[in-house]
Amino acid sequence: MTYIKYNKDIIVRIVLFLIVIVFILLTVGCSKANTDADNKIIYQSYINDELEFEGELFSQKYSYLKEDFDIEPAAYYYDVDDDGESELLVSTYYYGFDIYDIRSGELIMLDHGDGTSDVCVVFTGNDNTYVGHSDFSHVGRQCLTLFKYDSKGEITERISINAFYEDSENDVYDENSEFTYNDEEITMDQYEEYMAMYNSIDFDTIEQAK
Ligand SMILES: [Ca+2]
Ligand SMILES: [Ca+2]
Repeated sequence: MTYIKYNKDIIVRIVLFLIVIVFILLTVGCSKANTDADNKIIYQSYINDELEFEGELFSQKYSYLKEDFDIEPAAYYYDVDDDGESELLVSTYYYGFDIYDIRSGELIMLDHGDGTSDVCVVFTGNDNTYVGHSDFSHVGRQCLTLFKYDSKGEITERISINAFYEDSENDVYDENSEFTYNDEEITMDQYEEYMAMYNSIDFDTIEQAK
C-alpha cells in the first residue's frame, strides 16, 4: 500500500509541476505577443493623430510630404533591433526612415536620417538586422555605416564600409580608389565582398502600417 501511495504522490507532484510549467510558458508567450500588440496600438495612435511625439502630431510632422511632393507618408513595421517586437518606420522620402520604438510604454525615436549624405535605411546581413546610414547619392564617394541596436536602444556593433574616388572623371570607383572597412584600408574586391554581405530590406515585402 505504501508503495502505491508513494507512486501516487509522485504522479500528483509531476502533474502539478507540468501544469505550472505549461502555465509559465503560456504566460511568457502571451505577454510577448501582447507587448508587440500593445506597441502597435501606440504606433497606430500616433499615426491616427491621437498621440503627439515631442509636441507634434504625425500629420503635422509629415505634412511636408503632401505639400512638397504630393504623397502620403508611408509607414511600416519591422523588427529593427531583433528583439521580437516591431518598430515603426516612417519614410521621410529624402532622408530615409524615421525609426520609432517604444520604451516603457512611451514612443521614442530610435534613429533617423539627417540629410542626403545621411540616409537612414534598414539592412540585413550576417543573420542580423542593422540600421544603415548611407551616402550613395554624392559624387566621389559611397559610404555606409551599419549600427546594430539591442532591445534597450544601445548600439552593440558598428560596421563602416566606404569607397572614395573623388578624382574619378566619370564618377565610378576602380582598383586605384580608396576603400575602407571599419577605417582600415581594404582592396576593391574586399569592398565589393563586404557590400554584397549586407542588403537593404525590401519594403514591398514587409508589413505596412496604415
Ligand atoms: Ca524590435
Ligand atoms: Ca524595440
